[in-house]
Amino acid sequence: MTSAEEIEHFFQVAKLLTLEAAEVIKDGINELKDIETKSSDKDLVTKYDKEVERLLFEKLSNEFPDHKFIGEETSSTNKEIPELTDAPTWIIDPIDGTTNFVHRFPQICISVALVINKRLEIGIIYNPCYDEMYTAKKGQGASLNGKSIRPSSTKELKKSLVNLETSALFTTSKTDIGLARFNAIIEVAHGVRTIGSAALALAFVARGIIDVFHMDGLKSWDVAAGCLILTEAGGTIIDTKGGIFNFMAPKVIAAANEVLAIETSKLIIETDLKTLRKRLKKN
Ligand code: 2AM
Ligand code: CA
Repeated sequence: MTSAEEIEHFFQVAKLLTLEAAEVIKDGINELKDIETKSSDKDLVTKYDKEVERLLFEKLSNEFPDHKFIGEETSSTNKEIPELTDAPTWIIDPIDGTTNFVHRFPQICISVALVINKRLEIGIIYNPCYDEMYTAKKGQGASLNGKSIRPSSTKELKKSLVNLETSALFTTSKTDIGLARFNAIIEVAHGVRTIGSAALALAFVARGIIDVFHMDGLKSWDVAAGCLILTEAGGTIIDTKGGIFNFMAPKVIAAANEVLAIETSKLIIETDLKTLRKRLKKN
């Protein structure tokens, strides 16, 4: 069993190191960047992503030599995601919103989560552009720059502001499914936004400025910290098809509450059925 004091120590160290690593992003944001691509032409990485991850891995493992790590850039370089065990494991996205970072669009964050016994214990999301730090510890609520946050009280999709993302749409064979979901949600909701960072989208639901966030095809580092911050703030996160959310294989519906999450999931299931029927008719 890890004691509350130990968790608090892990949290304080991780918070300081996140702020230190954020200096790399601040130094880099206005520079012209050499861009490499990963899984597709739209999946970008820069030397800054790699440097932030290296710095966090190195300094956290100096502090906590028996802890394990799962990070976006290391996994991408090794072409393998480490298996999650019961050992304390830091799940890190060094820059979530890399495309934003490349374009100097200021929705960028470092996302750091600590998982122990496969349970999320700590979530930290920091946007250096606005100096906004979202934090959560299991069972202790969530805050933004030290002030407690709550999701909105919106209970209907027709009164919601929804965040949807486009990055996965054109890199899979599911473009028709994704676009139909976009259309269906645009038709119903007050409005749709695409901020370019899954971690920040989860934090925005947690703080009540977005009511619903949906995206499939994500990875653990995109969602681990945000998942804890959202649930600790009082929000809901479910699998897109309505089941229990798995942060190691994330298909996300994050919402201010369960009612809104279920309404969104039902709409997506109905929409997918219509899309699949259309596919069958074509063939
Ligand atoms: P990233 O910025 O770390 O790449 C953008 O729509 C959101 O989706 C970001 O959180 C982005 O993370 C994430 N994402 C996950 N898979 C992606 C992919 N294959 N291409 C681009 N963005 C991806
Ligand atoms: Ca990411």
